[in-house]
Amino acid sequence: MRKILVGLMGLGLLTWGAHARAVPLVGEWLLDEGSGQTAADTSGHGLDAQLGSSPAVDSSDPTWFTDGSVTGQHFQAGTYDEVPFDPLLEPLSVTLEVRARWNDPVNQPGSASYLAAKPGGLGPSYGLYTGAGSMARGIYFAIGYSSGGSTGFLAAGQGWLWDTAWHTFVGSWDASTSTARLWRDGQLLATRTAPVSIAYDGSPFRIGSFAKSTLFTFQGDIDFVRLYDRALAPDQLAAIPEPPAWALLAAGLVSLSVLRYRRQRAATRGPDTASRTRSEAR
Ligand SMILES: [Ca+2]
Repeated sequence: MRKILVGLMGLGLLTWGAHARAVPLVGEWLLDEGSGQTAADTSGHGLDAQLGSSPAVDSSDPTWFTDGSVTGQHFQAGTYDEVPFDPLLEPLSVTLEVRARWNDPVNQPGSASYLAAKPGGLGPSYGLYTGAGSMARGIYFAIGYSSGGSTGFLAAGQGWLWDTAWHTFVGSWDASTSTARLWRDGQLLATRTAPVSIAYDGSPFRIGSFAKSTLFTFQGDIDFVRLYDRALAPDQLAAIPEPPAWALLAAGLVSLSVLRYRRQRAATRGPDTASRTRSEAR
């Protein structure tokens, strides 16, 4: 029975590990540190973000907060996290996922504030933002493109007025179908299609802002940000292990089972043969 249990748990761990590798994460910033100058990338790609404009405390740093079970960062005008340029940040197709809330949806953030974005020439190469220019206040996923010698932006979104609840936004660009999509809490809000491709310029990636400017910064709280190098829908993201509590439990049970098995064997065979062999070998 114990061997079966250990086998099942081991299989479960392997399955979880295989799933974790199968998810095409480019970067994952859970913002769970609670202090310090680094927002670590937990995707395994080492794309850690720095708070603000320098490794030291500076006026562009967002502030850490914990509210109930959520640890994240609070952003105000001019604050951001920045991930230095890496080629992984410039995929052909992309999905950007951000969980955020607004603190004062009546008076802020106005328009053109970015939850997260890869800056491009005139605007974002890709980004989740709250509308700009003639666009209604709301939530949009935009890509910046160049096509036939011209540049522009393609934005999928909706003039939805914010509230103070947490919401998860997912924006995707599918290069194979030239389609931009935006979801809020798993609900598809908008779809836009145009025969263009994302234009990149080697900029860093930012959380809470879009460019090296004190303008266009998000004013509110962010729980986490994830970036993927293909177009994914929320139901494809739902099974991402964060945190893999059951896997940790399984690992604990495996350890316990192995420990019990060793104790039982030791009790049956007398002194630990392995340690006796080691001492004789010295
Ligand atoms: Ca800083």
